[in-house]
Amino acid sequence: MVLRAVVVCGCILLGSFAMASAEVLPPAPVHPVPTERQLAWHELEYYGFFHFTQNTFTDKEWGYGDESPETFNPTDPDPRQWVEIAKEVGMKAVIPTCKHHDGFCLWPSKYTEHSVKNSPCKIDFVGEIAKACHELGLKFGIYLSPWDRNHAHYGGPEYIEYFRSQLRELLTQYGEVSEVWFDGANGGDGYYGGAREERRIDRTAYYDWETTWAMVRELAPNAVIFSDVGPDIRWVGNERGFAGDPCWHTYTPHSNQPGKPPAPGVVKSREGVNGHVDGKYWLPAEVDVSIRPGWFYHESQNDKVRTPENLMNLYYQSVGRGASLLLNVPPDQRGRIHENDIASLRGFKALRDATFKTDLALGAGIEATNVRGNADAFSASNALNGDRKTYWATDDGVTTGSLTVDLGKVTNFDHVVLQEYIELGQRILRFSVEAHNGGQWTTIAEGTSIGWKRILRTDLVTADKVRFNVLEAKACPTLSTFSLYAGPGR
Ligand code: FUL
Repeated sequence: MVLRAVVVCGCILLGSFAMASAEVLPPAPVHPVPTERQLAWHELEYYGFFHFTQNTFTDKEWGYGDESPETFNPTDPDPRQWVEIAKEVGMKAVIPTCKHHDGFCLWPSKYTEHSVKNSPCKIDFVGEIAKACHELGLKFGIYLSPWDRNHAHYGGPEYIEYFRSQLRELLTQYGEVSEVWFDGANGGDGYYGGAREERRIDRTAYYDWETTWAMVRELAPNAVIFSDVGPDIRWVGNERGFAGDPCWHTYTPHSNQPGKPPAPGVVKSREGVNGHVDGKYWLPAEVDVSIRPGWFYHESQNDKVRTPENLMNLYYQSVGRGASLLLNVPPDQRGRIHENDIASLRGFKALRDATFKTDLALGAGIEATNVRGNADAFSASNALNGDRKTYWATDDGVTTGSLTVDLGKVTNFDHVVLQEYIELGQRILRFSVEAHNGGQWTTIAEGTSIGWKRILRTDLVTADKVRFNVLEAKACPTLSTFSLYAGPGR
C-alpha cells in the first residue's frame, strides 16, 4: 500500500514536472548552428600568432626555400617567454608557424633535413611552445604552410604525402591541438630542391582538402580548422585587422574562378568580411593581423609597433563585431618577444581591463515585452545575470520585442555589450538601443548582427533606464548578455 502510494505520488510529481517543462520548451534552433568545437573557439576571442622562421634572420617576409639551416640562429631563444607573455596579456591560445612557405620546420620532423635539427640551435620550438601552453593553461594551435618552396616535389603527389606526414607528426606528438591553420597562399616560384622555378598548382584539386580535413578530425577531433573556406573558421578577407559591420557568423564560400569550386585561395575573399545573413554554414570570422607592419620580425620596424590604442581599435573591430582577434607577435633574432611589443601588449590589456571592469547593468531591474511562456527559464533577468548560458527568449512567432533595464540611478556609460545565445543560431537581424534621461528616450545605437558578441561604443550616455529593442529577427530572438560599461575616465 505504502509502496503504491509512493509510486502514485512519484508519477504525479513526474507528470507535473514533465508538463511544466513540456509547456515551455526552448526555441527551436535556427540553422546553421555552431558545433561544440566552434563554441569552444568562440569563447577564446583573443589569441596569438607567432611568425618565426628563417625570415627572422634574413629580414624577409617570404623565404625562397634555399636558406641554409645555419642561418637560423637565435642568440637567446626562450619560446616559453612567448607563451608567458601571451598568458599575461590575456591571450587564450597561441599558434606558431611550425613551417612557413620557405619550408623550414621549427620542429625536428623526421621527414626532412630542412629543420631546427640541423641549425646551430637545436631547440624544438613547436615542442617547447606546446609544453608551455599545456602547463600554463593556454590552447595550442598549429600553422603548417601548404605551400613549401623548399621541397623538391612540391606540385606532385609525393609532396602531398609529405605534407600529411608532417601534419600527422604535429597532431600526434604535441598533445591537444585546438586550431589548425591552413594558409590560402599557394604556389609560385621557389627553390624546390634546386630547380629554382615557378610551380603553379590547381588550388581546387591539388591538396584534396577533404582527405586532409578528415585526417585532422581523426587525430584532433576538438581542433577547429581554419582556411578561406573553413570548414570551421573562415578568413575575414583582409589582414588589416577588421571584421565588417555586419559580420554574420553564417557564410557561403563562393569561388572566384568560373566553373571551379571554392577552395583555399579560390574564394571571393572580400565576402568574408561581412559573411552572409543567410549563409549555408556556421563559419565565423577570424581576424588575423600583425602587431607590426610585417608578419616577421624586422629590426627596422621596432618603432612601428602598434600602440595600445591602435590595438584596442582592432579589438573593437574584431571581437566587438563577433569575430576573433588572432594577433601576430613576431619573436626577434634573439628568439624572444621584443620589449616594444611587450609594452604595447601590456598597455592594450590595461585598456581592456579598465574599460570592462564593472558591468553597470549587472543585477539591475529588467522588464520584457514578452517572455517565452512566462517561464523563469527564459526571463529577461537572464540577460543581466552574467551567465552566458542563460538567456531571455520570446514566444514562437514573436520576432520583435524590448527589454527595459532600470539602472536604479542615473548612470554614465559609453559601451553596450550584447550576446545572443548562439547555440540556437544567429537570430537577430536588426536592433536598437535607447537611453532614458529626463523623461525622454533617445536612440543611442543601432545595428544588425550580434551573434557571439557585439560591443557598441556610444558617446557618453547619462541615463537611468536603457532599452534594447529587437526590430527584426529570423525567429523568436534570444539574448544572453546585456551589459553596460564606462571606459577609462568616464
Ligand atoms: C599569408 C602569408 O602569406 C603570410 O606570410 C602570413 O603567414 C599570413 C598570416 O598569411 O597568407
